Amino acid sequence: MIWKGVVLLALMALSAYCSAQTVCPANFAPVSGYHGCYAIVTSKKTWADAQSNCKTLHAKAHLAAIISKEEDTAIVNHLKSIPGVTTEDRRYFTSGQSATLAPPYSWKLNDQQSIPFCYQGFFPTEPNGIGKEGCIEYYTADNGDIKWNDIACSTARQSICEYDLGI
Ligand SMILES: [Ca+2]
Ligand SMILES: [Ca+2]
Repeated sequence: MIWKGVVLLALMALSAYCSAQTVCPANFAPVSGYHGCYAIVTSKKTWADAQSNCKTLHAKAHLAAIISKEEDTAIVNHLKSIPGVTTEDRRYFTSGQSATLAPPYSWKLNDQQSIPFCYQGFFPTEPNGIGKEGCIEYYTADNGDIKWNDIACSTARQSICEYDLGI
């Protein structure tokens, strides 16, 4: 009986340990402050190629879908912490897209699934490319602020892939 107790205690400890951490698959890493798994892709690709690339990292991955201020803040803080990146290069595609090149945008998880923008983290002057800028990137201003900008989907950008935790 005592062994059963020890095993139970061990399982409880393991469960507490695991629930306190986000366990991410290969190629993906957690960020501080949010339960997500992300991969920063530094090679520059068009939005469509960046989305395809995320699927090659993991079948359940897509360009990042920023569904809350908490997620936005955690990713921005993570991007700011990456050393050796110039302001001009600190621009990353997310999964935000609009087929009509105008609001409303949605987070494209794959060809069939998307979720609407609820929280929005645009710069105050964005989106400004109605009719020509249909994809959403993280943009870094000269003062270091990082917020969203609409940009042409054919532009080559770094990107952020997100592993879909299904929560
Ligand atoms: Ca997300
Ligand atoms: Ca814009």
